[in-house]
Amino acid sequence: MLHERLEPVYENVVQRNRGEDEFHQAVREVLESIGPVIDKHPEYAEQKIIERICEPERQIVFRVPWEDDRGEVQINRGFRVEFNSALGPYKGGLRFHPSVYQGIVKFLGFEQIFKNALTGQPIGGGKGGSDFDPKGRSDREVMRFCQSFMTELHRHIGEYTDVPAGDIGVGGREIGYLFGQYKRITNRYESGVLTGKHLSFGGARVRTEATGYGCAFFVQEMLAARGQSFDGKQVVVSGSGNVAIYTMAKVHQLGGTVVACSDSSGYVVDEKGIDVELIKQIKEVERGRIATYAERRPGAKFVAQRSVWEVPCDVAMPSATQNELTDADAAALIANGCIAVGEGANMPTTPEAVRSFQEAGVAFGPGKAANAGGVATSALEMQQNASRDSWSFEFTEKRLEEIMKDVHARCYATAAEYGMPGNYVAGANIAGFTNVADAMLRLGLV
Ligand code: NDP
Ligand code: 2IT
Repeated sequence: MLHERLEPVYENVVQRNRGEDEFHQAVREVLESIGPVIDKHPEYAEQKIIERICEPERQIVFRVPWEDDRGEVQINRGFRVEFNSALGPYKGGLRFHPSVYQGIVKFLGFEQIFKNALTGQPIGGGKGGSDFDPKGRSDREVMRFCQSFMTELHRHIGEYTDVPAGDIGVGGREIGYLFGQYKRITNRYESGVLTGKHLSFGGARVRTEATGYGCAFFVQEMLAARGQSFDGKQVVVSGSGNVAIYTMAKVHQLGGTVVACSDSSGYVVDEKGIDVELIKQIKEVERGRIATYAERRPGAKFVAQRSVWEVPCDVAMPSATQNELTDADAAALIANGCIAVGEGANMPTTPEAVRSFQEAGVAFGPGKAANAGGVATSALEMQQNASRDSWSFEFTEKRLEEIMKDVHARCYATAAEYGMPGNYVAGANIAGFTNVADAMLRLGLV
C-alpha cells in the first residue's frame, strides 16, 4: 500500500516513463517503505524531494557502432543514467546484456542512489550499459566494442563527475579496455574515472571479491541477529558470475556449504559442496557453461532449464539477475525450511516473493543493503586512487567487513525506529532515502 501523498507521485512516474516496468517496480518498492517518513518529515513532500529523486539528473543514450571479426558492421545502443549527485559523483556499474534498455538502466540507477547512501561513503547514484551481448564474442570483438562505447562515454564521465564500474557482462577485461580508451582519448591517466581496474593500473585489492564477500558478511550479520551462524548451513546461490563465485567462496570460509549454483541454462547440485576453484576455471578462464561442472566433478548433477530454488537449503543467495526468484520459488524455499535470503543481485526477488518471505518470518536482506559491498569497495578504490595509495588485502577486507556490519546495523536500527523490527527492506529504503533527502534539502533547489 502506498501513502496517500505518494500514490500520485507513483502514478506520475508510471505515466512519464511508459513501458519501463523494472523502473516502476523499483520506485514502488521504495515509495511503499517511506510513507512513515513523509508523516514525520512533511518538509520532504513540501520540497518535492520524492518527485525530484525519481527524475534522473541526466540521461544519455548513444549509438555504439563497431566491426565484428567478419568485417560486418554492428550497431548497439549505449546508456548512462546519471541519477543523483547529492552525496558525491554519480557512481554505479555498466551492464552489457541483450536485455538492457532504458527501464533496466533506470531501475539499477535508482536503486544505486539508496545503496550508495547506505554505505556512508561520498558517492551519488548512476548506472549504464548496452544491449551488446558478449556471449560468443571474441576478445578482439569485445575490445572493439568497449573502445567504441568509451569513444562516446568519455565526454560524460570523470573522477569528479561520474565513475562507472562493472556489472553483468562487464568485469576486469572490459574495464581494462574501457580505461585504455579513456586514457588515450583524454590524454589523462585519471585512475579514479573507473573502478574495478586491474591492480597494475590503479585497481584495488578485494574489489573483485567485494560484492560476494560483502553479501556473505551481511547474511552472517542477519543470522547473528537471530542467534545463528553459517556454521553447518546448506546454501544455494544462483548465477555463477562474479557475485556468485565470491559469495560461494566466503560462505565456505564462514562454515556454510554451497550445494548448488546456476547460469541461464540450468543449475548444478553438488552435495559435497561446490568446488569454487572449478567454477572459476570454467566461468572466468574458459568462459564456458555451468553444465561442464557436472561433467568434470564426480557426484555433481546438472539440471537443465529449471529453477535452482527447488534445491532445499537453509540460506538462499540470489546472485544472477532481476526477478529471478518468483513467488512459486519463495513458496518452495519456505516449504524446504529456508531461514534467510541475501540478495547478491539487484532486485532478484519479485515483490510477491519478498512479501511471502517476510510473512513467513524469513530474514530477508534486500540487494540495496546486502550487495552494497561491491560499490563500497569501489569507493575505497577511488580513495586509494585520489591519494595514490594501495592498501593490503587484509586491511581492505577488514574495511569491507566493517562497512557491511555498519550497513546491517543501520538497516536494523532504522527498521526498529520506524516500528518495523527485522524489516530490512524498510530499514534500507528509509535509511538510504533520508540520507539523500537531507543532503538535497541543504543543497537547495538544484
Ligand atoms: P556476471 O556477468 O559476472 O554474472 C552474471 C550471472 O548471472 C551469470 O551466471 C549469468 O548466466 C546469470 N544471468 C545473467 N542474466 C541472466 C538472465 N537474464 N537469466 C538467467 N541468468 C542470468 O555478473 P555479476 O555477477 O557481476 O552480477 C550479478 C548480479 O549482481 C547482477 O544483478 C548485478 O547487477 C549484481 N551486482 C553486481 C555487482 C558487481 O560488483 N559486479 C555489485 C552489486 C550487484 P549466463 O552466463 O548464462 O548469462
Ligand atoms: O550494482 C552495483 O552496485 C554494481 N554493479 C557495482 C557498482 C560500482 O560502482 O562498483
